[in-house]
Amino acid sequence: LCPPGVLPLCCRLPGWDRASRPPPSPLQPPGLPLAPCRSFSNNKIQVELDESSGVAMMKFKSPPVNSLSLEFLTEFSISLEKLENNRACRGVIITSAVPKIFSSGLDITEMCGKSMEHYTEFWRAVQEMWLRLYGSNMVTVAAVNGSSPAGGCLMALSCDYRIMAENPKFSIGLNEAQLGIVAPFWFKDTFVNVVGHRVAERSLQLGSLHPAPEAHKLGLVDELVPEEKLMEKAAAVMAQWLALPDHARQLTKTMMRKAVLDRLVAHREEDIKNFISFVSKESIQKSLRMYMEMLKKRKS
Ligand code: CO8
Repeated sequence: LCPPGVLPLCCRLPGWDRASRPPPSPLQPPGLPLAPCRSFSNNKIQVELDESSGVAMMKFKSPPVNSLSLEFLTEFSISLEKLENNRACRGVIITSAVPKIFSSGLDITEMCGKSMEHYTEFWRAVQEMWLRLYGSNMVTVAAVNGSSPAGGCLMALSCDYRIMAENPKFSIGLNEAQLGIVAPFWFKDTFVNVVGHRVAERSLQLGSLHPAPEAHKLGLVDELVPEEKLMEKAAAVMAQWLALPDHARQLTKTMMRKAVLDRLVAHREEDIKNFISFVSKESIQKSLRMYMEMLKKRKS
């Protein structure tokens, strides 16, 4: 069932497990800055793994807005796979190195005026990012330190826990409807699994971007903290999740997420075809172009 190159949680053999490591020492207080031990970096993403705690810090560094281009998505999936395959890594904190922006979502220019081949490759990379992140065996914590519309919100929603900086200027949500496009079923499923059907339905239909305090009220993010405390809090939450045995937590995660992951795995090619036929429509191309122009006008 698994497409080549993807090994989501739902496809892993029973008994597949990370190295059994003891939980972090209670003597090591949570919240201390992570001591970098192993680091790697590419054009878009920087990763530092602290092998003593088993926690990696992944920072998006693609200014101006960390938009999810084909290159970004590819680098993200490669980075996550590296961590997933490293038995010393048990958890990853995802955040942004770009001030005020977590991620602006899918790179709209990748969806405008490109060839069918490009749309296929791009959409496969979007799927891959989600299958890997939503299906990750590691503990995943999103430290949302800026605005996070659409695909950026999906990334945060795909983590196990979301902490957001309490700045009301930062907003988060699946705003696709505002662009005249429709969030794919697996974006919607991920959203529903976090906030419930009613909140997701209203928010999706209106394409709402929720300021941080509202996002917290709706359950879209789990906690709000002052921006300067965000990383400390993320480390503390991570330590709490890592205090549990990996296998029990992982099997529970699989139980909760498997149906949603399986649905995309089973319909992956159909989902690509749907994306291409939707995005190639002249009316959709026009909406996307107008949206990009609006962003530029707003700037000037
Ligand atoms: N893609 C490409 N370029 C972008 C994007 C993006 N998502 N977002 C911003 N940019 C560009 C801007 O056009 C601008 O370019 P330039 O410097 O050349 O004028 C530059 O980035 C900086 O943008 P801003 O000046 O707007 O930066 P601000 O700091 O003022 O604001 C925001 C940052 C809040 C992120 C703002 O840029 C914004 O709201 N962006 C749009 C976000 C958005 O709506 N994303 C949705 C993308 S669609 C998606 O993720 C899912 C689609 C799935 C369905 C597909 C089915 C067809």
